[in-house]
Amino acid sequence: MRRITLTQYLIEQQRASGSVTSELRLLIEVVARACKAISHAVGKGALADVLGGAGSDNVQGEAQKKLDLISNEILIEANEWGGHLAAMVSEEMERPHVMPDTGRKGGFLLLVDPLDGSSNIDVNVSIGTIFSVLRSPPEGGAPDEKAFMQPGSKQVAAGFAVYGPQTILVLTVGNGTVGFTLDREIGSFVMTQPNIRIPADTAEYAINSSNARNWDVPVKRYIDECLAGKAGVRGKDFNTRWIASMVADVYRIITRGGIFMYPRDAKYKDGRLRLMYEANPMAMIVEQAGGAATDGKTRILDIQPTALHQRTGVVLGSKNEVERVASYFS
Ligand code: AFP
Repeated sequence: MRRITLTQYLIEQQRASGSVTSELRLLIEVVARACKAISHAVGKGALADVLGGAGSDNVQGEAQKKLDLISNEILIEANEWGGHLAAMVSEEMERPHVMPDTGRKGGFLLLVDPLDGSSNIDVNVSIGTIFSVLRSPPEGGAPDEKAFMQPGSKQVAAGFAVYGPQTILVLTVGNGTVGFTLDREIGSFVMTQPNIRIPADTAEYAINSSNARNWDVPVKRYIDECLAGKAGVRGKDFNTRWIASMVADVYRIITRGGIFMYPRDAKYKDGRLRLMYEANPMAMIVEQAGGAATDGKTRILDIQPTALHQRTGVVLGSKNEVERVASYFS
Protein backbone atom coordinates (compact mmCIF):
# COMPACT_ATOMS: atom_id res chain seq x y z
CA MET A 1 0.00 0.00 0.00
CA ARG A 2 1.44 3.41 -0.93
CA ARG A 3 1.93 5.47 2.22
CA ILE A 4 1.80 9.28 2.17
CA THR A 5 4.28 11.59 3.88
CA LEU A 6 3.61 14.41 6.36
CA THR A 7 3.98 16.96 3.56
CA GLN A 8 1.41 15.19 1.37
CA TYR A 9 -0.99 14.98 4.35
CA LEU A 10 -0.63 18.71 5.03
CA ILE A 11 -1.16 19.61 1.36
CA GLU A 12 -4.29 17.41 1.31
CA GLN A 13 -5.54 19.18 4.46
CA GLN A 14 -4.74 22.55 2.88
CA ARG A 15 -6.86 21.65 -0.16
CA ALA A 16 -9.67 20.06 1.86
CA SER A 17 -10.11 22.76 4.50
CA GLY A 18 -9.06 26.36 4.61
CA SER A 19 -7.90 25.77 8.20
CA VAL A 20 -4.42 24.73 7.00
CA THR A 21 -2.76 27.71 5.30
CA SER A 22 0.64 27.46 3.61
CA GLU A 23 2.08 29.35 6.59
CA LEU A 24 0.69 26.78 9.06
CA ARG A 25 1.92 23.98 6.79
CA LEU A 26 5.42 25.51 6.87
CA LEU A 27 5.29 25.80 10.67
CA ILE A 28 4.31 22.14 11.17
CA GLU A 29 6.94 20.92 8.68
CA VAL A 30 9.62 23.00 10.43
CA VAL A 31 8.63 21.62 13.85
CA ALA A 32 8.60 18.06 12.46
CA ARG A 33 12.09 18.61 11.03
CA ALA A 34 13.23 19.88 14.45
CA CYS A 35 11.81 16.70 16.03
CA LYS A 36 13.96 14.66 13.62
CA ALA A 37 17.03 16.58 14.78
CA ILE A 38 16.07 16.11 18.46
CA SER A 39 15.50 12.38 17.83
CA HIS A 40 19.01 12.20 16.37
CA ALA A 41 20.55 14.05 19.35
CA VAL A 42 18.64 11.89 21.88
CA GLY A 43 19.76 8.74 20.06
CA LYS A 44 23.43 9.53 20.53
CA GLY A 45 23.19 9.50 24.35
CA ALA A 46 26.49 9.15 26.13
CA LEU A 47 28.38 8.96 22.83
CA ALA A 48 27.84 12.70 22.34
CA ASP A 49 28.07 13.85 25.94
CA VAL A 50 24.43 15.03 25.87
CA LEU A 51 23.26 13.18 28.99
CA GLY A 52 23.08 14.52 32.53
CA GLY A 53 22.33 17.88 34.07
CA ALA A 54 22.97 21.24 32.42
CA GLY A 55 23.78 22.82 35.78
CA SER A 56 20.82 25.23 35.53
CA ASP A 57 17.16 25.35 36.63
CA ASN A 58 14.09 26.24 34.55
CA VAL A 59 11.42 28.72 35.53
CA GLN A 60 9.72 26.00 37.53
CA GLY A 61 12.90 25.63 39.59
CA GLU A 62 13.48 22.17 38.10
CA ALA A 63 17.02 21.09 37.20
CA GLN A 64 17.48 21.23 33.42
CA LYS A 65 19.09 18.38 31.52
CA LYS A 66 21.56 19.07 28.71
CA LEU A 67 19.10 17.60 26.22
CA ASP A 68 16.32 19.90 27.48
CA LEU A 69 18.41 22.91 26.43
CA ILE A 70 19.67 21.31 23.20
CA SER A 71 16.08 20.51 22.20
CA ASN A 72 14.95 24.04 23.03
CA GLU A 73 17.75 25.53 20.91
CA ILE A 74 16.91 23.24 17.98
CA LEU A 75 13.29 24.41 18.05
CA ILE A 76 14.25 28.10 18.25
CA GLU A 77 16.76 27.88 15.38
CA ALA A 78 14.33 25.90 13.23
CA ASN A 79 11.62 28.54 13.59
CA GLU A 80 13.63 31.77 13.40
CA TRP A 81 14.09 32.10 9.64
CA GLY A 82 10.71 31.27 8.14
CA GLY A 83 8.72 34.37 9.04
CA HIS A 84 5.77 32.11 9.93
CA LEU A 85 6.13 32.40 13.68
CA ALA A 86 5.71 35.54 15.81
CA ALA A 87 6.97 34.06 19.10
CA MET A 88 7.65 30.82 20.95
CA VAL A 89 6.95 29.84 24.56
CA SER A 90 8.84 26.93 26.10
CA GLU A 91 8.97 25.10 29.40
CA GLU A 92 12.70 25.94 29.37
CA MET A 93 12.32 29.73 28.97
CA GLU A 94 10.67 32.14 31.42
CA ARG A 95 9.59 34.68 28.79
CA PRO A 96 8.29 34.29 25.23
CA HIS A 97 11.07 34.20 22.62
CA VAL A 98 10.07 36.79 20.00
CA MET A 99 11.23 35.77 16.53
CA PRO A 100 13.53 38.18 14.64
CA ASP A 101 11.62 40.68 12.46
CA THR A 102 11.69 39.29 8.93
CA GLY A 103 9.73 42.22 7.57
CA ARG A 104 6.39 40.65 8.44
CA LYS A 105 4.97 39.40 11.73
CA GLY A 106 4.32 35.66 11.66
CA GLY A 107 0.72 34.59 11.97
CA PHE A 108 1.27 31.97 14.66
CA LEU A 109 2.45 31.37 18.21
CA LEU A 110 4.21 28.13 19.15
CA LEU A 111 4.25 26.62 22.64
CA VAL A 112 6.52 23.67 23.37
CA ASP A 113 7.76 21.23 25.95
CA PRO A 114 11.00 20.61 24.03
CA LEU A 115 11.81 17.39 25.83
CA ASP A 116 9.06 15.88 27.99
CA GLY A 117 10.00 13.13 30.42
CA SER A 118 13.38 14.53 31.47
CA SER A 119 13.61 12.07 34.38
CA ASN A 120 13.80 9.31 31.75
CA ILE A 121 16.59 10.78 29.58
CA ASP A 122 19.53 9.21 31.45
CA VAL A 123 17.86 5.80 31.78
CA ASN A 124 17.03 5.26 28.08
CA VAL A 125 13.24 5.32 28.45
CA SER A 126 11.04 6.96 25.77
CA ILE A 127 10.80 10.77 25.90
CA GLY A 128 9.34 13.28 23.48
CA THR A 129 8.47 16.77 22.28
CA ILE A 130 5.02 18.33 22.72
CA PHE A 131 3.83 21.35 20.70
CA SER A 132 0.77 23.59 20.50
CA VAL A 133 -0.05 26.21 17.84
CA LEU A 134 -2.18 29.33 18.41
CA ARG A 135 -2.94 32.22 16.06
CA SER A 136 -0.97 35.38 16.79
CA PRO A 137 -3.43 38.21 17.55
CA PRO A 138 -3.33 40.55 14.50
CA GLU A 139 -3.17 43.79 16.47
CA GLY A 140 -0.12 45.22 18.18
CA GLY A 141 3.59 44.70 17.86
CA ALA A 142 5.72 41.84 19.13
CA PRO A 143 3.52 39.34 21.01
CA ASP A 144 3.82 39.52 24.77
CA GLU A 145 2.61 37.07 27.41
CA LYS A 146 -0.96 38.39 26.97
CA ALA A 147 -1.06 37.22 23.33
CA PHE A 148 -0.62 33.63 24.55
CA MET A 149 -3.49 33.79 27.08
CA GLN A 150 -5.88 31.83 24.84
CA PRO A 151 -7.87 28.75 25.93
CA GLY A 152 -6.90 25.40 24.41
CA SER A 153 -10.02 25.49 22.24
CA LYS A 154 -8.25 28.20 20.18
CA GLN A 155 -5.42 25.86 19.12
CA VAL A 156 -5.17 25.46 15.33
CA ALA A 157 -2.83 22.47 15.59
CA ALA A 158 -1.21 20.26 18.24
CA GLY A 159 1.16 17.35 18.20
CA PHE A 160 3.86 15.37 19.87
CA ALA A 161 6.82 13.23 18.93
CA VAL A 162 7.82 10.11 20.86
CA TYR A 163 11.53 9.16 20.70
CA GLY A 164 11.19 5.44 21.39
CA PRO A 165 11.95 2.24 19.47
CA GLN A 166 10.32 4.15 16.60
CA THR A 167 10.24 7.92 16.32
CA ILE A 168 6.51 8.67 15.99
CA LEU A 169 4.81 12.01 15.26
CA VAL A 170 1.17 12.37 16.33
CA LEU A 171 -0.66 15.40 14.86
CA THR A 172 -4.04 17.09 14.68
CA VAL A 173 -4.94 20.16 12.63
CA GLY A 174 -8.54 19.93 13.80
CA ASN A 175 -9.69 17.23 11.36
CA GLY A 176 -9.01 14.10 13.43
CA THR A 177 -5.75 12.73 14.87
CA VAL A 178 -3.15 10.99 12.69
CA GLY A 179 0.22 9.30 13.28
CA PHE A 180 3.49 9.18 11.31
CA THR A 181 6.56 6.99 11.70
CA LEU A 182 10.01 8.40 10.87
CA ASP A 183 11.47 6.44 7.96
CA ARG A 184 15.15 6.97 8.67
CA GLU A 185 16.17 5.62 5.24
CA ILE A 186 14.51 8.55 3.45
CA GLY A 187 14.33 10.93 6.45
CA SER A 188 10.57 11.48 6.12
CA PHE A 189 7.64 11.09 8.47
CA VAL A 190 5.43 8.50 6.73
CA MET A 191 1.75 8.16 7.68
CA THR A 192 1.16 4.90 9.57
CA GLN A 193 -2.05 5.75 11.51
CA PRO A 194 -4.54 7.55 9.21
CA ASN A 195 -7.40 7.77 11.69
CA ILE A 196 -6.57 7.33 15.38
CA ARG A 197 -9.63 6.54 17.56
CA ILE A 198 -9.46 5.96 21.32
CA PRO A 199 -11.74 3.12 22.58
CA ALA A 200 -14.42 4.63 24.85
CA ASP A 201 -13.82 1.96 27.52
CA THR A 202 -10.63 0.55 29.00
CA ALA A 203 -9.22 -1.74 31.68
CA GLU A 204 -5.89 0.09 31.99
CA TYR A 205 -5.11 3.16 34.12
CA ALA A 206 -1.99 5.33 34.41
CA ILE A 207 -1.28 7.27 37.60
CA ASN A 208 1.74 7.78 39.87
CA SER A 209 0.49 5.70 42.81
CA SER A 210 3.25 6.97 45.11
CA ASN A 211 1.03 10.07 45.48
CA ALA A 212 -1.96 8.01 46.77
CA ARG A 213 -1.85 9.49 50.29
CA ASN A 214 -2.31 12.98 48.75
CA TRP A 215 -5.24 12.21 46.44
CA ASP A 216 -8.69 13.82 46.70
CA VAL A 217 -11.54 11.46 47.63
CA PRO A 218 -12.96 11.10 44.07
CA VAL A 219 -9.55 9.99 42.73
CA LYS A 220 -9.04 7.58 45.60
CA ARG A 221 -12.53 6.14 45.01
CA TYR A 222 -11.87 5.66 41.28
CA ILE A 223 -8.50 3.94 41.79
CA ASP A 224 -9.78 1.76 44.69
CA GLU A 225 -12.60 0.55 42.41
CA CYS A 226 -10.04 -0.33 39.72
CA LEU A 227 -7.96 -2.19 42.33
CA ALA A 228 -11.05 -4.10 43.55
CA GLY A 229 -11.21 -5.65 40.08
CA LYS A 230 -13.80 -8.28 39.03
CA ALA A 231 -15.14 -8.73 42.59
CA GLY A 232 -15.76 -4.97 42.93
CA VAL A 233 -18.29 -2.53 41.43
CA ARG A 234 -16.39 -2.36 38.12
CA GLY A 235 -16.86 -6.11 37.55
CA LYS A 236 -13.52 -6.41 35.73
CA ASP A 237 -9.82 -6.52 36.56
CA PHE A 238 -7.63 -3.51 35.63
CA ASN A 239 -3.98 -3.27 34.60
CA THR A 240 -1.72 -0.30 35.35
CA ARG A 241 1.12 1.46 33.49
CA TRP A 242 3.12 4.58 34.50
CA ILE A 243 6.04 5.53 32.24
CA ALA A 244 6.57 9.08 33.67
CA SER A 245 6.84 10.42 30.11
CA MET A 246 3.44 11.86 29.26
CA VAL A 247 4.15 11.44 25.53
CA ALA A 248 4.69 7.68 25.97
CA ASP A 249 1.66 7.19 28.23
CA VAL A 250 -0.59 9.22 25.90
CA TYR A 251 0.71 7.41 22.80
CA ARG A 252 -0.18 4.07 24.41
CA ILE A 253 -3.64 5.40 25.31
CA ILE A 254 -4.45 6.73 21.83
CA THR A 255 -3.24 3.40 20.44
CA ARG A 256 -5.12 0.92 22.69
CA GLY A 257 -7.23 2.97 25.12
CA GLY A 258 -6.68 3.82 28.77
CA ILE A 259 -6.95 6.67 31.25
CA PHE A 260 -4.05 8.96 32.24
CA MET A 261 -4.34 10.81 35.54
CA TYR A 262 -2.17 13.48 37.11
CA PRO A 263 -4.84 15.13 39.27
CA ARG A 264 -4.42 18.07 41.62
CA ASP A 265 -3.72 16.72 45.10
CA ALA A 266 -2.57 17.79 48.56
CA LYS A 267 1.04 18.01 47.32
CA TYR A 268 0.44 19.48 43.84
CA LYS A 269 -2.42 21.86 44.71
CA ASP A 270 -2.43 23.38 41.20
CA GLY A 271 -1.55 20.10 39.51
CA ARG A 272 1.85 18.91 38.24
CA LEU A 273 1.50 19.25 34.47
CA ARG A 274 1.64 22.54 32.56
CA LEU A 275 -1.56 23.75 30.92
CA MET A 276 -0.23 25.60 27.87
CA TYR A 277 2.30 23.14 26.45
CA GLU A 278 1.40 19.77 27.96
CA ALA A 279 -2.30 19.56 28.88
CA ASN A 280 -3.74 21.73 26.07
CA PRO A 281 -2.01 20.03 23.10
CA MET A 282 -2.64 16.55 24.54
CA ALA A 283 -6.30 17.46 25.18
CA MET A 284 -6.82 18.54 21.56
CA ILE A 285 -5.13 15.38 20.27
CA VAL A 286 -7.20 13.14 22.56
CA GLU A 287 -10.53 14.87 21.81
CA GLN A 288 -9.86 14.76 18.06
CA ALA A 289 -9.36 10.98 18.50
CA GLY A 290 -12.75 10.59 20.24
CA GLY A 291 -11.44 10.70 23.82
CA ALA A 292 -11.99 13.23 26.63
CA ALA A 293 -9.68 15.46 28.68
CA THR A 294 -10.52 17.30 31.93
CA ASP A 295 -8.73 18.69 34.96
CA GLY A 296 -10.80 16.13 36.88
CA LYS A 297 -14.09 17.87 36.25
CA THR A 298 -13.63 20.82 33.81
CA ARG A 299 -12.82 20.33 30.10
CA ILE A 300 -9.13 21.21 29.68
CA LEU A 301 -9.73 23.09 26.41
CA ASP A 302 -12.20 25.44 28.15
CA ILE A 303 -9.71 26.62 30.81
CA GLN A 304 -8.91 30.33 30.38
CA PRO A 305 -5.15 30.64 31.09
CA THR A 306 -3.77 33.44 33.29
CA ALA A 307 -0.04 32.62 33.20
CA LEU A 308 2.36 31.02 30.68
CA HIS A 309 3.62 28.28 32.98
CA GLN A 310 0.51 27.60 35.03
CA ARG A 311 -0.18 24.02 36.04
CA THR A 312 -3.41 22.01 35.95
CA GLY A 313 -4.78 18.65 36.97
CA VAL A 314 -5.11 16.22 34.03
CA VAL A 315 -7.46 13.27 33.51
CA LEU A 316 -7.60 12.15 29.87
CA GLY A 317 -8.19 9.17 27.60
CA SER A 318 -11.08 6.76 27.12
CA LYS A 319 -14.22 8.89 27.19
CA ASN A 320 -16.37 6.72 29.48
CA GLU A 321 -13.64 6.51 32.13
CA VAL A 322 -12.88 10.25 32.08
CA GLU A 323 -16.60 10.96 32.45
CA ARG A 324 -16.85 8.47 35.35
CA VAL A 325 -14.07 10.34 37.20
CA ALA A 326 -15.79 13.69 36.52
CA SER A 327 -19.06 12.26 37.91
CA TYR A 328 -17.24 11.35 41.15
CA PHE A 329 -16.05 14.96 41.44
CA SER A 330 -19.51 16.47 40.94
P1 AFP B 1 9.65 16.12 33.32
O1 AFP B 1 9.65 16.49 31.85
O2 AFP B 1 10.01 17.24 34.23
O3 AFP B 1 10.35 14.82 33.60
O4 AFP B 1 8.14 15.83 33.69
C1 AFP B 1 7.49 14.84 32.94
C2 AFP B 1 6.04 15.03 33.27
O5 AFP B 1 5.70 16.37 33.08
C3 AFP B 1 5.17 14.14 32.41
O6 AFP B 1 5.73 13.85 31.18
C4 AFP B 1 5.01 12.89 33.25
O7 AFP B 1 3.78 12.26 33.04
C5 AFP B 1 5.09 13.42 34.67
O8 AFP B 1 5.82 14.65 34.62
C6 AFP B 1 5.82 12.45 35.56
O9 AFP B 1 5.71 12.97 36.88
P2 AFP B 1 6.28 12.07 38.08
O10 AFP B 1 7.78 12.06 37.89
O11 AFP B 1 5.83 12.80 39.32
O12 AFP B 1 5.68 10.71 37.95
